Amino acid sequence: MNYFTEQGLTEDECRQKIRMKYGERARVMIQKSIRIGGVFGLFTKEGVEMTGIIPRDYPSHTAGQGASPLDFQKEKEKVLAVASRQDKAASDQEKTEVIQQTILNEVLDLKKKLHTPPGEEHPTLTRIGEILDLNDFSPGYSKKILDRMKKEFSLEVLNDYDQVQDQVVDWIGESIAIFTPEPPKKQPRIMILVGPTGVGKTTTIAKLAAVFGPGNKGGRPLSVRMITIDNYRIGAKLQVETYGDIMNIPVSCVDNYSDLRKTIALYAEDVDLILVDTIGRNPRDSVEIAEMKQLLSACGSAAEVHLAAAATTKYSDLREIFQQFEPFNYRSVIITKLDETIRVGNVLSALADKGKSVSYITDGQHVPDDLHKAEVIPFLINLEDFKINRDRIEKHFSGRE
Ligand SMILES: Nc1nc2c(ncn2[C@@H]2O[C@H](COP(=O)(O)OP(=O)(O)OP(=O)(O)O)[C@@H](O)[C@H]2O)c(=O)[nH]1
Ligand SMILES: [Mg+2]
Repeated sequence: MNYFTEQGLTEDECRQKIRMKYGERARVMIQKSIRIGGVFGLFTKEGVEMTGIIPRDYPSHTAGQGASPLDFQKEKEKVLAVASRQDKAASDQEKTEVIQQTILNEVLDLKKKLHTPPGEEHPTLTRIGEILDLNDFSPGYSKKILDRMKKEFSLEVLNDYDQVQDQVVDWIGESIAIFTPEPPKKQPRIMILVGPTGVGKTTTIAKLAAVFGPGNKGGRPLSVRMITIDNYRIGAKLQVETYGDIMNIPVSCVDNYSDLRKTIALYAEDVDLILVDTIGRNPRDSVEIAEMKQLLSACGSAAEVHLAAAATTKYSDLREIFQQFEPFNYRSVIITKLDETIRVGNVLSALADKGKSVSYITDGQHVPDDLHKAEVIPFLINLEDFKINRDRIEKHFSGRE
């Protein structure tokens, strides 16, 4: 980049001189009125002085190409240095301000052009896109993150990879909604687990019973009863009863919704928490789900329905499950089998897409140890290939668990 300063009696004369000497690419950045000619300061004439640049690698038709952020910074400093020299020389305060504004506009213009080089993606965008893919985030979720990066980050910020990735981790964390139960309007609190076959509903019911009952660490152990309406399949009843025996928690098995209603009414006075286990359903089978909904209405409108879904389920299936179980009006999702995958982008994308909160996660077959209240931080810590600064995210997300 070269600089020039030229003088002329008129603006036109000065511009013509510049064009002749430096060609069309010369760009005037500063213009000021001066007195020129004369002898010993006498007989001077009103004239114009123009200062500008002759770009070498920044012609207007290839804006941004080949200009590194370092060049940009250097050029900005040079322009400002020229400006400050000109400012000192200027006697008129108003003119100085106009000149400063002109330079500022030029710098902003230059910055804008450098910001989005045509046909090229900034390496930070590419890298973050790859990491989101690696973590199994859906294409839609990744696109939202990348679009937001493009919109909110300047070139200087994009050059600072660590800062960008910290911000992206925060955005991911902020997209996770954690379920907070409302205090039950009616005693007892009734929690119902619905979900596809084999995701771990019965095991989770047993874990919840143990955690709220004898194992309640946070406070007084609640009086808990488990009810299963999975009375049809061989082994299903035995499975719940075995858990009940081991944990010394009573179990009722019912065949239909009218029995379920009666059973709840029977124990409502005596227990704090009723946990209802249901039969696993194929989410594609809408008839069966309609029947289930009828069955569940027996629990009353105050009952809390949680949808259990396995972390190993692929994103598109999770979306379909979230959709198909919608008639249950479930309040939140329990993510099971987190121990069987190291990637959670599929789960976080589906939750965010459907605006669902997560209440618990399970990460193993052990009852009750492998059940945890959902928290934002463990999801973030387990993200692959993001450098996680634990102290920072703990500060950012404390109180959101
Ligand atoms: N690895 C792992 N296995 C789990 C977890 N939760 C449950 N399981 C296992 O998954 C299998 C199915 O669990 P169930 O609790 O019977 O699942 P379900 O949803 O009640 O199944 P259906 O009633 O048949 O629909 C069992 O072998 C459980 O031990 C978990 O968090 N991690
Ligand atoms: Mg079951």
